[in-house]
Amino acid sequence: MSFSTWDVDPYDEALLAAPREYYTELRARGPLVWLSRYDLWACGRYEEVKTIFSDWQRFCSSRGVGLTDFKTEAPWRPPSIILEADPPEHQRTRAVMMRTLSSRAVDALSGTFQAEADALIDRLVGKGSFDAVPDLAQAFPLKVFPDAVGLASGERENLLTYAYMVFNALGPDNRIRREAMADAAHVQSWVAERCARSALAPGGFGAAIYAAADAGEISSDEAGLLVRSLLSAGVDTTVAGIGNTLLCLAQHPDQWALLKEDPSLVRNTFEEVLRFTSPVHTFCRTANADTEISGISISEGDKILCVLGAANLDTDHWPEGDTFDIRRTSIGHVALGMGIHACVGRQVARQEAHAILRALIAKVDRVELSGEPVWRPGNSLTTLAALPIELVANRQ
Ligand code: OVV
Repeated sequence: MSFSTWDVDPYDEALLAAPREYYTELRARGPLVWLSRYDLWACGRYEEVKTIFSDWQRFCSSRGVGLTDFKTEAPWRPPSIILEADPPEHQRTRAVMMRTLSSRAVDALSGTFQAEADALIDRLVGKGSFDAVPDLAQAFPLKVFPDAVGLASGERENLLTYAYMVFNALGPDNRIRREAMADAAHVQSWVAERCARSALAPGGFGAAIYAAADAGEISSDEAGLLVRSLLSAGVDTTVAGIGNTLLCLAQHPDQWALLKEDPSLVRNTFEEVLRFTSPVHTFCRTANADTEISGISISEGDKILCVLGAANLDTDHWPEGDTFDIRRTSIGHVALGMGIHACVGRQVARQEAHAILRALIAKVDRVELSGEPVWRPGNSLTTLAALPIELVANRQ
């Protein structure tokens, strides 16, 4: 079957800051589109993204989930033993992370997360305009997540720098990636030190992972790499999710009013933010053998850019998909992936966002933009650089 060839650059900075037209055209051009600039396939339709993510045998992760093919090119760091792995190796490490980040483990943190969220919103409400990216979207995850892992306080901004490297390294060698990599050596060694058993407080996620090493499930080197996965994937993603949540509420006062009136919509609100904004906008898979998708032949070694941001707005799947509607059923969105690699930390991410939303409902009358939001173009993340807002206090 024939397919469309397109010379668009999906990593162009202007496109990344406003990707919706690109998403629409990508879906319109077909189930798979050949991107001639990078010699790879792109997939923007919901059905095919789901098919690819659900089939790890044909579309593997062990050759990297960015543009680099680990079979033919050297990865920039030792590969992740959970993200960049296939079964059977993947099963052992995934099992340890699933247990560490289970609903039960994460539920135990809800009181702490809520107290931190309440205290933070108390400090921000009624203070006039502030930048919600550093003061809220970054401040909250940088406090509660490393605390939950068991990291010492101090220099935690390094976690943002590291995540910025990890997520932008998945893209091409563009300005964004080069800038992200500028301080690589220093931040990498800082992170490596934090992954050591001795650096992790008892009772945290880090200690739980090392307990699995003591039980013989994984080696202690593997435990260190799984802690590295927590630090790679656990901070910038939730910064993006919380920032995008605040922007959605500020831009849709009618939806904020609905939520304020009915706090049982908290869960649905965050799922709709995930669908509507896709904090992780793309991940790749690699074809493990010659195969086909929807009648289009693809070759062994081909990379497929799965555009989660486009799939989550696919109007063939989502009625009025371009509308932010916290009462819709957003179940089935692919913002947290799908299949065996679906986000293992999703309960933590949800717990963080829910805590912020509950604190806002309790204390804030209105969430108002006080300036222009600015996007931070990223090779994998849809995240804000600046979000000037005001939280107007409840009338007493
Ligand atoms: C960028 C990213 C996402 C998910 C997991 C990891 C990294 C990891 O390092 O395991």
